Amino acid sequence: MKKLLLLALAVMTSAHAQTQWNLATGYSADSFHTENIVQFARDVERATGGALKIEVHPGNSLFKLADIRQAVETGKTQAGETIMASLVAEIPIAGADSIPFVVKSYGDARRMWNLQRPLIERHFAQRGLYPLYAVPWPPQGLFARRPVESAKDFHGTRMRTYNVSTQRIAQILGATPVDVPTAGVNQALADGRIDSMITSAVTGVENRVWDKVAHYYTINAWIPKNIVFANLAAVQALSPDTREALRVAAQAAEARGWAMSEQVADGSTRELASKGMNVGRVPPNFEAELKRLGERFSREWVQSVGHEANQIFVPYYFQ
Ligand code: PCA
Repeated sequence: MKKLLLLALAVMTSAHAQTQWNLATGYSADSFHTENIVQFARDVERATGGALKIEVHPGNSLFKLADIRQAVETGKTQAGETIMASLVAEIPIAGADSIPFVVKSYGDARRMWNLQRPLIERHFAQRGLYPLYAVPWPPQGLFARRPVESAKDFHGTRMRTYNVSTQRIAQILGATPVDVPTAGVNQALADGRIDSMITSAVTGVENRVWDKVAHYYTINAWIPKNIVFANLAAVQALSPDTREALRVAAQAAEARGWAMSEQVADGSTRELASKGMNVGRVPPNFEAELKRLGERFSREWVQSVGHEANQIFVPYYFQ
């Protein structure tokens, strides 16, 4: 009897074999992206009856944002999140969503992602990575200490950047790029290390920038995405049922994340205004300069990426 019981127990435990994953993100626990990831992890755990548990490590606590792709690729952690355009050195097509003035709305961003996704999947698979889902940041606007009348106003100033795409934009504007992580923006402003930045309203809100910058221009420059991904071998080691549950939860997280992003975009822009910031558009002549900047950036980008750029932009513009 005792033996039988032990046997039953052994069967039960093996049926409940648990896999534990770590998921590294560079963004803070209260970012809407991280809240969405935590919900995703809960969904996976529930759908698999605890067979796959994903522990989320926010705020660069497991790996720094810039190191997460490599950490997942080499299996140091099973999953992670990064801002997709930060992968351009390895996967140039990952920068397609950070070309100024191509994507103008969430609808455009969705079309762009549908075209970009098959290419991202192929490149990720080649590197032993498995994309789970992507969620956009709200549209990127311009924060500035002083009113901006033209591109000349950036000469000799310092612009905060968060990846190579934003570094190039700062350079084209004639500003000195200063790399500052998302959570360090408030301190960088307090220390006088930056004069302006292009980012979303929500990043401005999270950094409570209103005491330090007076102007937020809704230039709607681009809509970058974060991508959540796993180590391919770790995914392949899961049972087919668990893998399917992961895929379904990722699909739900993507839909939920896009809705959250749109909501957060509106709410945060309103919050910046309610805190006394001047929220509005740039003067028309500067808008025209910005459009030319975008065209230059996009010419350079298409040249550096080659034929894959056409696989996105031909259907994006002509279908
Ligand atoms: N916030 C992040 C990335 C894009 C965004 O809107 C940041 O500024 O670092």
